[in-house]
Amino acid sequence: MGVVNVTPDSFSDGGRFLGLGAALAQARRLIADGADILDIGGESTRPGAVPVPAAEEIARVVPLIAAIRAESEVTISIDTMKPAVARAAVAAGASLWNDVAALRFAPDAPEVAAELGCEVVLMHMLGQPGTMQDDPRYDDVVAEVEAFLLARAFTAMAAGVDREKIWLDPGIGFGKTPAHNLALLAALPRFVALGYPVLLGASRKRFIAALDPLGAEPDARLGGSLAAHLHGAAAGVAALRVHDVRETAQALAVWGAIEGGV
Ligand code: HH2
Repeated sequence: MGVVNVTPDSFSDGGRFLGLGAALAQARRLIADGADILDIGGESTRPGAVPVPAAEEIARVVPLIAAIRAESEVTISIDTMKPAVARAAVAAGASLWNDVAALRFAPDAPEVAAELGCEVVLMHMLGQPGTMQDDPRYDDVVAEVEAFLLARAFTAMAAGVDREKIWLDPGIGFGKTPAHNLALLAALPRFVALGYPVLLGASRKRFIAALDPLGAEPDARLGGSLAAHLHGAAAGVAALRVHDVRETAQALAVWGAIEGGV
């Protein structure tokens, strides 16, 4: 899954693909580089990001989704917490709703997901984007994230979402310290064993800089991102949400050939 953020403030690529032309060029590049899914986002979820009204988010993402759909069969995912944006994105050609709020932030979100009939990613986040990194605490991060995801899956199913359409994501970096992120990464096989496809989003995230004695700005975290991606592949995750599609595809090709699998 390649990331295209049509935002001025995303943590690693904010402002780079804000115009339709630049965003479409980036989408084409990611498809050529080997992405099977494009995740289109019109609102940053990084701590302190400014909330975007639904109409503006729709104006950012819908023209891009329609333009991609007009020229490619690639699966399009909409990264949004808002049912109205998901609805407009699905009408324009998206078939997967990637909700970092796991259908929690709008009362009608589970019903809208069921009505749209699209696939849904339910991701774990502690609290709200604005404050999630203010001293996050867990007694047992893996057990608590697992219980949260299963509860959200049951809420979605109770609202009418098909079980086969549900994906789970432990939400690396969303209300977690580096130690929490590492515990969740180590526990990926346990999440995969729940029987839902698992999405892993570790690309360029801050825990990588925390482990690098030299520190590393977001676009200098490729090595750490690839390490996390190969670990995810070995654990059996269904998709990797990445900024660097070409390099990840190459790493997976080499790893897969050595493993004798993919
Ligand atoms: N991470 C980000 C955004 N959306 N969705 C899922 N399912 N899993 C993730 O780990 C995830 C996500 C954050 O990355 P990015 O889109 O690059 O930044 P921003 O939120 O600032 O737009």
